[in-house]
Amino acid sequence: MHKLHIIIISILTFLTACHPKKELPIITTLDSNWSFRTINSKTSHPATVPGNIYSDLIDNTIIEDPFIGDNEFKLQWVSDSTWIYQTRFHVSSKILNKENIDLNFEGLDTYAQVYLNDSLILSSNNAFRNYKVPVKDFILFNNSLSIKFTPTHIKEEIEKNKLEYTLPEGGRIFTRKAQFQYGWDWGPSLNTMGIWKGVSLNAWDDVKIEHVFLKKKSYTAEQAKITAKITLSDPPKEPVLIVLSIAGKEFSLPIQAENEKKEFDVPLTIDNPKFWWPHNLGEPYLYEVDIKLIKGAVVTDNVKVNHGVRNVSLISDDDQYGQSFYFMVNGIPVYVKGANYIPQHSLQNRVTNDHYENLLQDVVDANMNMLRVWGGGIYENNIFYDLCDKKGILVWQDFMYACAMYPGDEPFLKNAEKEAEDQLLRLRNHPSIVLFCGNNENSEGWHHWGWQKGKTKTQKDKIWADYLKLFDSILPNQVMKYTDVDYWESSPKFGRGNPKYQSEGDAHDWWVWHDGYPFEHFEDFVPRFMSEFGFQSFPSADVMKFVNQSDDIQIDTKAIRSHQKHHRGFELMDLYMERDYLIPENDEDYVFLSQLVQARGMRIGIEAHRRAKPYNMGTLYWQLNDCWPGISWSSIDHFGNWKALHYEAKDAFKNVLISFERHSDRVDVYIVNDLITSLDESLEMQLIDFDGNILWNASKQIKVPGSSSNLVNSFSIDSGLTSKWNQVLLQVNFGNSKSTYFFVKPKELALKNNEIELDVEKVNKGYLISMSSISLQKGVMLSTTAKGHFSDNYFDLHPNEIKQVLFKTEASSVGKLSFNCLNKVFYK
Ligand code: BMA
Repeated sequence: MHKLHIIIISILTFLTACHPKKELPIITTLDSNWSFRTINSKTSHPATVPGNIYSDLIDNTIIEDPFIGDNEFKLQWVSDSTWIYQTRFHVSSKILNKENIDLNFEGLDTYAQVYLNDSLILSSNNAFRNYKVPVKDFILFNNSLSIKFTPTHIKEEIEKNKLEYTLPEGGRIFTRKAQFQYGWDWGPSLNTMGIWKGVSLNAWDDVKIEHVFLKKKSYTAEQAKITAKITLSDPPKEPVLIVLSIAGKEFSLPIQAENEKKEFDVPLTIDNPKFWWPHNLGEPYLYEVDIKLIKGAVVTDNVKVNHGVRNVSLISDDDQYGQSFYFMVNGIPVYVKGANYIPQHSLQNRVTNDHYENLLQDVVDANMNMLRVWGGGIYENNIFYDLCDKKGILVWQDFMYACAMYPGDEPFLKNAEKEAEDQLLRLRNHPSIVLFCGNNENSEGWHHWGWQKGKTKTQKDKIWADYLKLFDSILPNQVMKYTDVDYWESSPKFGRGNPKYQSEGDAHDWWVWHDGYPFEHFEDFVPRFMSEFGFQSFPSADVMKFVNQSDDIQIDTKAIRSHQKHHRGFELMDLYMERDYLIPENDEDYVFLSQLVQARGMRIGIEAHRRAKPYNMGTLYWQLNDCWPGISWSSIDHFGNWKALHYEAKDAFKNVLISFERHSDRVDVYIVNDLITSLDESLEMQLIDFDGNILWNASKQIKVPGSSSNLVNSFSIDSGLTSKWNQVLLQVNFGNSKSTYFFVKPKELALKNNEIELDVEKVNKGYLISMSSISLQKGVMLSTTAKGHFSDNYFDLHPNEIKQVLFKTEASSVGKLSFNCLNKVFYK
């Protein structure tokens, strides 16, 4: 044989061996040719799928942007109308000839009637469910698909009338969809409708892989034993082979045709596994697992799943104080630092993959290791959890029930049970998810918010029994059935009003903010795990201008007032600002100071919680992000700008923290070490005045064990050193860590009116800004007209220090650079 022929044959043989023949299920995404109209109109407009009615109306310039001005109020008619979405699509004969054809709706919002070629194939009532409809008998070569969406209030009214009592809080409790869309104290009322997740046609012969669960058997340093639980769509009619590969090893299971079963277990092992860690303690290592279904020599299905080898549990055991609440990860009690996460947009289709990537990177950059996905929003998209897995962010996942009591009739509970099943099947392989929690503040509300008033004993018993059915039975049973993650009934365990909040389980502290208590309250009342505490601020100038549609940062406009959803919001911001700072004359300064107030308040809380380790084992502030350009508790505004709080959190959440606790005669210095390893460094302390003169200094070598909080020194407030405590600061360094203590409130500081020298240099990734001043400059905020991100901001510029900040940008200039600081505001 000719030499060339031999080579070609060898290549072909090699290629067939590497690439066995594949006949995978055919998945056709049905995202094109959609149009929408109201039920009474003949005129249709192009629609985007996945999407929603508000986005489509905006895109067709039929309505104005509800985020601008007070447009929100003018657009409520949208959720009160009935909408029809329609498309036409062809199906190839190859698909038509398949044995099984499903139409898969990943999310319909919410009361939808789906017609395929005029046959009603589905009536849906849960935006959080995944509906798979077998359509083999209805599908044609040419198809029309039409979906009618009925306004939620129509259905809610019917359900409400069936009850002889009223359930708190409003009609939303009857509808299984994102609860915040009915309006929240940080978000607008934009009750969407539409096809909010993907629609696809799925066609296959015989069987396909329906679900995969990589269940932990045991994980040790020597070996990880995993049970791969594979669910097929049906018992196979012909013999098939399941083949899994992980870490370079293959595991297979042959299945005979006469088998009645469709669920199969395949044991897998990894020798000397690499563990998955939250990013602040190690590498979040992921194994890729490839799962194939093979019939003869043909691969008939192929699925890939990431797997993290990690041992994780919530330790809520009785102890000498009450009941602990902490997460044990790979044998280490992990101190949790992070925030509560809400949906990134009222109109979910506006959230791009870049938004997910950027926001979750902001979480990592701020040294957070956990997010709590709060129960009034949505079970997030897959990309959210994929990124948390990859970036090593722990996820506390609420079920989507918040601040209300929910119905307990059979259809509602069945629907809730099915929703939990759909979501758990989707989410359970993510190593980042470490807890499922039943609801947000429902139990607290029932016991402490006056919801029981005016109800008979029988009614109260019934409502609470219904609560228990869902949160104490159905949901924990589903979590146990489908996952190996822990379940927690309600956050917080006890509400305000029950003294046990401080000694058992997780707690929400809303004495600060809602009840106007000073920030120092956080120091006196430290719970075992703080899952919510927060304070509002104004967003960046960009956001203010957008809302007002003007170049002014005016606060007292109809537009801005309509973007403050808390009834006492402005009043409370004022109260705290006056207490600790001052009320400035102009709106621009007010917006700036509102962020300093928020950052200071949250830092007091974060530090108090961290110092109290291991009594307290976590601090999650309220809230990370915004769903619209509003005034809220967020640390990152809707345009992605970091508020002062996000920079403050970045510093306060570092693994090694120097923290101060004030007593009448002294300041105690703590080192909090979240690292697993111990530290041995020199502790340097200096008392400096605002011109940089050193009045006193001392140093000593300190050993700090891993995972600990330690009182390492006390600084006595001795009048021999100075009598002007409003003109000095205590600077403490420990290895690379630095912290500054001020002896009086910001408003009492004797700040000086000196200039800041500023120098800008073009560098690789943007502009390097160097700043210095001959006296202390407090809370320096840089801003510019160019789009970008400051590596640090809202910082204190110490006397004679040269502070360098990188402005990361792709812009061709640094823009109009300016700064503000507390000194400037004082001297206006
Ligand atoms: C918490 C949250 C939200 C609310 C926030 C601020 O209780 O659970 O319901 O937005 O307080 O009030």
